[in-house]
Amino acid sequence: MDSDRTLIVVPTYNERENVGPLVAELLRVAPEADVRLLDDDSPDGTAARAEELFAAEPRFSAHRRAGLARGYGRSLLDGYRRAFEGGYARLVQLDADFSHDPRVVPALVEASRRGADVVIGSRYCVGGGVENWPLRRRLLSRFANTYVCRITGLRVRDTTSGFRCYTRRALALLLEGRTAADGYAFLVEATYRAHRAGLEVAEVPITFTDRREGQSKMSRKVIFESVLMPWRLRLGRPKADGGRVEEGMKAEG
Ligand SMILES: Nc1nc2c(ncn2[C@@H]2O[C@H](COP(=O)(O)OP(=O)(O)OP(=O)(O)O)[C@@H](O)[C@H]2O)c(=O)[nH]1
Ligand SMILES: [Mg+2]
Repeated sequence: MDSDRTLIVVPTYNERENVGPLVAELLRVAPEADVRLLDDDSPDGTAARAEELFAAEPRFSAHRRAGLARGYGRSLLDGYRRAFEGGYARLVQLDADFSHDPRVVPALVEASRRGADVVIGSRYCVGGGVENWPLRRRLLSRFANTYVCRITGLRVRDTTSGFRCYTRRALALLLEGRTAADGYAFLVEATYRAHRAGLEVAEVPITFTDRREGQSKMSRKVIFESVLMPWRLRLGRPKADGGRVEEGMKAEG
């Protein structure tokens, strides 16, 4: 594949206040990349807002997932398919709420160019960190990562970070077979599958900050799924009904 193009995808659900500044910043920091929202038909009109703001920008597009079951992981899989079929060399994914600093995108792309098929923007490697997160979230995130590593044997320090870069090779792997989980478990499962397939996983330090605007979609279901996933991976039994998980990150909870 001779293309060196990057597709940046942003899963969104009710991120109306964030999409304008975020997309503008992404277009600025990554002048060679295209930017695509993966929007689950947000009731607050996130996609419409972005389309209105960036109507004249050929590098911007929004995928409106109307009528489909909502989910963070499912939306991302649609983005992976688009990147793969569109001939992109790699894909970057990040959250819409500015927890993931768009200015780090070039560093992830650089690490990917140097040969890592999976590059994770990591809070827990040297130089990484977390800012203004309540103690409860910090502890939960730390615990989740230790838990995942203990059970799966993965050496990656931040398996639940949604700030990542995947090469085409990694996308092909993630698109084949079934990815059952959504939410954080989707990220853990993707990391695990890539590692098991022998792909190089690298971590680049990031400073994660609490969301800027809007509401959290963290739910009890997402946490519960994350508790089970490492055991499923360890026991080699990813959930069989891949396409049929109920909704992923639900509002409230
Ligand atoms: N397409 C889509 N995106 C989602 C869905 N749920 C969450 N997102 C997006 O995924 C990203 C991560 O979700 P967040 O709500 O920030 O989850 P979090 O970071 O664990 O929690 P907070 O930052 O505390 O809100 C954000 O860009 C959300 O808008 C969903 O069901 N579908
Ligand atoms: Mg967030």
